[in-house]
Amino acid sequence: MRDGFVWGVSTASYQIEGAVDEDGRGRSIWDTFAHEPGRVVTGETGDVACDHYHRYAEDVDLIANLGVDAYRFSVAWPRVQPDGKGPANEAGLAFYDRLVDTLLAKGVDPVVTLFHWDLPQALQDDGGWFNRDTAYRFAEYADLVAARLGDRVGMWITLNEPFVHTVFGHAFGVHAPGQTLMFDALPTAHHQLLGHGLAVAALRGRTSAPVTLANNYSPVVVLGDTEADHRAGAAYDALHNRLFTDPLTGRGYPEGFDLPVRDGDLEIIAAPLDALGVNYYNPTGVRAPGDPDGGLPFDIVALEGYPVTDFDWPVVPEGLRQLLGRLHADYGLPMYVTESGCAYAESPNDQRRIDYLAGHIGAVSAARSQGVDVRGYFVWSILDNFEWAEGYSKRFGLVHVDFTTLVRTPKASYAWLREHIAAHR
Ligand code: PNW
Repeated sequence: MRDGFVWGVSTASYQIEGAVDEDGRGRSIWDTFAHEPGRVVTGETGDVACDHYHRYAEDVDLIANLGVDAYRFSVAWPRVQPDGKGPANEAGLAFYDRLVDTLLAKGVDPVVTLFHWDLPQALQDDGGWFNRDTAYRFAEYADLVAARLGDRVGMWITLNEPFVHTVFGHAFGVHAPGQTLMFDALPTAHHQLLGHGLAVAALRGRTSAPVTLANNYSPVVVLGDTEADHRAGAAYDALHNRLFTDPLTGRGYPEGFDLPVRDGDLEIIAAPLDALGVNYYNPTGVRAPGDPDGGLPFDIVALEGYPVTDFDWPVVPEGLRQLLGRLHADYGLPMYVTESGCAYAESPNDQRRIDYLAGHIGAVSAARSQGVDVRGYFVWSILDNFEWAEGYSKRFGLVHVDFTTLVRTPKASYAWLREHIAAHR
């Protein structure tokens, strides 16, 4: 990764690629899930998405013309290994090879996420992340990708948001694979982290580029001041902010989580990292559960008094400054903000996105001037794309995509960010 502050934009395979049946790609759990009635609110799928698989050259031009240093994308595991195991599918690797070379030719560093939730369906059929073996399969897949791209990738991100994949995918069932197991979902947390640690070892054998993972963090705002409210806040903080980062940094799991840990696992998971990837959207309001005998040890409460995005997520740039300060104090690793962005429908005059980005970039500057080691800021996302359970109804892009014609049109925020980056080199 280049020295100096890194400006970037981020995407994920299933959200933009389309071309789900091409060049030997296998099925992922998101193909299955999106085609089940009632799963995606709009009934839409990622079958075509932004058709990035065919239009990647145009998209790389948009990225390069924005003036960013780096582009974070994810590799679709089922393109590389259609069934999640065995030899690599050459045509799948060749796509990412072309993408990497096209980026480098335009002066943009590729940042690769290895797993952004599109698990091969064949592995899910064998238990998915409940099956410890999936961690070993993940490391083999990481090795195949690094063998092919490791000479050119600027930074590696093993997992994207294992918290969201465990909680939304396996506890609440609103993401693939659609399981509603509440706290029984926790083995998927441990096996993702084990897969991460094994993948780090594989990557170290192939490349000297920095290796990290991207966690989603949310500062907890305790609403109420009873002891029970503070206990609830601590319980939520342990789940959202510590469960996936304490073990990565050699601290083991926070107390109170029952995980299928075997001898030696914690050492594998704590393989040294070069940085933390920080995905930040908003803080979370928490108070004591209204029904103490109900399921969860906390209630989540909407935060009042902030503007909200189309997701109803509160806009709180100060939460990012606080979060970076806390992660710096707790873990001491360099950090990259690997996702920051907002869903707003207006286009092309998306003034609220400009305000959002200005606020959050300001929060990063404030953290840096307080001595916090933040090395980059990646906007989610360059393109409007398939926003998971919300389909195409939530637009995060700096570039508008017409999902009928697939025409791309830069928004005002794209021009603003280009000027901002040029002025802050
Ligand atoms: C992230 N939450 O997901 C993902 O990494 C992206 O793929 C996604 O498009 C983006 O944020 C916007 O949603 C999240 O509710 C999903 O805490 C849910 C939450 C956070 C992040």
